[in-house]
Amino acid sequence: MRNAITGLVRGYADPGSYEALIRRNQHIRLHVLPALGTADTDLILFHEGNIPESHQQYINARSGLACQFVDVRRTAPGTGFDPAREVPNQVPEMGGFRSGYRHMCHFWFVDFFDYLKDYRYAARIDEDCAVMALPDVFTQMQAHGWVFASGGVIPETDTAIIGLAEFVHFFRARQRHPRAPAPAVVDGPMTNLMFVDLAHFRADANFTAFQRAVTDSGMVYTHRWGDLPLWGEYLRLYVSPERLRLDWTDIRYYHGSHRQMVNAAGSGAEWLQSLRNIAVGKQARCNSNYPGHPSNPSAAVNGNPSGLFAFHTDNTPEPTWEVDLEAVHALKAVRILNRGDACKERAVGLVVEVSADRRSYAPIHTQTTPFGGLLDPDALVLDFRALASQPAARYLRLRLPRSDYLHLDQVEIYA
Ligand SMILES: Nc1nc2c(ncn2[C@@H]2O[C@H](COP(=O)(O)OP(=O)(O)OP(=O)(O)O)[C@@H](O)[C@H]2O)c(=O)[nH]1
Ligand SMILES: [Mg+2]
Repeated sequence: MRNAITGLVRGYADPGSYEALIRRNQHIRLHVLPALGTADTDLILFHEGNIPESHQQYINARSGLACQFVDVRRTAPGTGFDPAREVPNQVPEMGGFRSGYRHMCHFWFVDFFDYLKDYRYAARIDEDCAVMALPDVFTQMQAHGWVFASGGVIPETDTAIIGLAEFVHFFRARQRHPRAPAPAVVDGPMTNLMFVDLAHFRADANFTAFQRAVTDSGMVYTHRWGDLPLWGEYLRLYVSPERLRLDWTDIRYYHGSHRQMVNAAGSGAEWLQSLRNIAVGKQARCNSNYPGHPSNPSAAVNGNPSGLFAFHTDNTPEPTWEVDLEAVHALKAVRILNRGDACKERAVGLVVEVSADRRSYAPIHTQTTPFGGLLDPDALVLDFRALASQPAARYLRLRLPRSDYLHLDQVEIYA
């Protein structure tokens, strides 16, 4: 039986919006296929019928992959994103989650099985997940009899599981299973990157009954139950721990919607970790702001790189970003993380300058080649440790000496 590497993805009017998906795919080519094997593996992208053929070709060409695109509405059995299942939200705090999000949650607990009837194992890799490293997951799942694997377990928020404990209680009562103790916290595997033994769960009639009960309850739609706590509860109640590998820390990736490195923190030069990033929490400013974009110059020194841009200037002559370190420091190193989703090349030509008084500036570096960001091995690292006289700075300014946009993710300054 074949295995599937899958994702459920959104369609966009503008092909430029597929950058996150393309990045996900490039990481699959580099880090997932070598680990999971290509011979018996299919690449499947589920969508809602809103990714036209031309966009599919564009995505595949840019990704260097041949993904099959499956329209969940028009492909048998057509159970995904079924508008007949939509019922109005009942939890005020959850009102911000669109019906598409709720369909997505239902899809990853129930519907995806319908489209993968002929497959043994499935990997789910979300559009916003870039895999950095992976073990040979399917081989090891088979060898150890693990039926579900993930990179970690996280708790679910209380407002997203209203009614779940009662649902579980009634399901068990109806199946004549003894009452189970409620967990101290409802948690679940990080399902944004998950590995499932489809054959195992298909053969588990209790699981199929549980899925049906979830669908019939409508609670994914009314109460925004996510696939994470549903998997968490089913695995806790019905799968023995030896058959699970939920804290597999060799599964390393970046999760975009949570701006989180999962099992992969600290990419970049190791020696930087022994130094202190003195820029964290300082005030920064730009000489312009791109209208209509959420952009905050100080977010580039919040110590929490996102993989995207923190600030974004307008297209002006000599755009700048500048941070005030509040006192003069001798700099040991500077690390600059480019935005990772698009337009990296705009940072070529970047001039790094220092000043003690915001009047006269001295350039300490001009960057002539492209550099990467959080997920790349080639962020811009300036190492001043070996210099006899290290640059002294109260202000550190980044400037493009031309008309352009300036947008970066994070600036780390070590002293
Ligand atoms: N086709 C389609 N896919 C969606 C939709 N909403 C989310 N997805 C997909 O489902 C994945 C998960 O959605 P995210 O928005 O990242 O949500 P999450 O990480 O599960 O949850 P949060 O904890 O709320 O961030 C995304 O990467 C998309 O690929 C939708 O409305 N339509
Ligand atoms: Mg996500």
